[in-house]
Amino acid sequence: MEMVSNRTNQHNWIPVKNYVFINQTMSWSSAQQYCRKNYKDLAMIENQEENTEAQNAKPSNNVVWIGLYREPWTWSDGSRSSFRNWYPSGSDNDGGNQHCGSENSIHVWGDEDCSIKRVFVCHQGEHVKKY
Ligand SMILES: [Ca+2]
Repeated sequence: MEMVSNRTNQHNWIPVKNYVFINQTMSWSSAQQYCRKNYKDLAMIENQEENTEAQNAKPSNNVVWIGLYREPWTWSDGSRSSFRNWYPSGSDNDGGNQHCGSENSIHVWGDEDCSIKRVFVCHQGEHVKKY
């Protein structure tokens, strides 16, 4: 594996975050705190390669918090990177209190009340992946 510091897109290598599924239910903000203490942050998913790896880290029957919140939709570290994987009605803000992002059992995203307790996915570090 190449060192991350040597990554270069001209060889079609991209950095991809490492994702870790946490099988404890917490509110979105508690999950964020847990990830920041024990890993790096609540899962940020910023391209299709990372989307695939985050999906693979998540047991398919779980709905998990990811590190996306509104408004406008922003990643946990303040990034506004534009990759999205919403369910067709995913960011509907149904009831007006759905300000946190989750990934569901069919691996697409929705917005939900941040106080709901869910299992979640953190990320830490990154590796490079050829595409
Ligand atoms: Ca919703």
